[in-house]
Amino acid sequence: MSDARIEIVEGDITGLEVDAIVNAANDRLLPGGGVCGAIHRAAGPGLEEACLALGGCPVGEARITPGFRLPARCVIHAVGPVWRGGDQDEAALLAGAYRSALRLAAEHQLDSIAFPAISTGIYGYPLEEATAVAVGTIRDWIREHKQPRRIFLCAFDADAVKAYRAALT
Ligand code: AR6
Repeated sequence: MSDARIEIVEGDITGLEVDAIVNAANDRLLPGGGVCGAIHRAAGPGLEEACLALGGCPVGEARITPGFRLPARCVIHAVGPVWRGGDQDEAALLAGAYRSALRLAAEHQLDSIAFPAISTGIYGYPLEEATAVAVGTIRDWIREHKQPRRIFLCAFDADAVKAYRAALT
């Protein structure tokens, strides 16, 4: 049963002791607001330097760096789409961001990964639709891959917990 590998956790992703936390990044991989700002603050200046060296990341893809001062060993920077009403390929791009992050985790033999609700803050993606894409993409991945073995969905507030629970039913 694939959902046995998925768990909802509520709170700040920067405190999670997992192999990788995912950053909801922008395509230039610059420190921003939201979860991205929190991750950069907690990781320290080494993270920005590592991100700059990567030279950006297209929407729908992901890149990996060390975690620096974070409890997490790595940060996977996944770039979700800006919501533009839903007919601009947003769902495919969001699914691509999740798949790329999972692929990087598998390639680096990471056992555990935690995702924030990519694109649902500053980028405006409706929470219920985004969590449905996240859960669908993760379930598809789990069916065909052994790693990462444990996948955490990090909900920043009670609404996100509710949305993840609904998506998992
Ligand atoms: N831990 C877990 N989740 C969080 C945290 C946290 N510490 N802080 C916020 N969230 P957002 P986006 C949730 O805006 O929409 C940045 O400037 C938040 O409640 O962080 O993908 C980047 O650099 C929301 O559900 O990311 C980009 O420019 C979710 O994380 C842009 O924002 C994502 O919200 C990306 O926008």
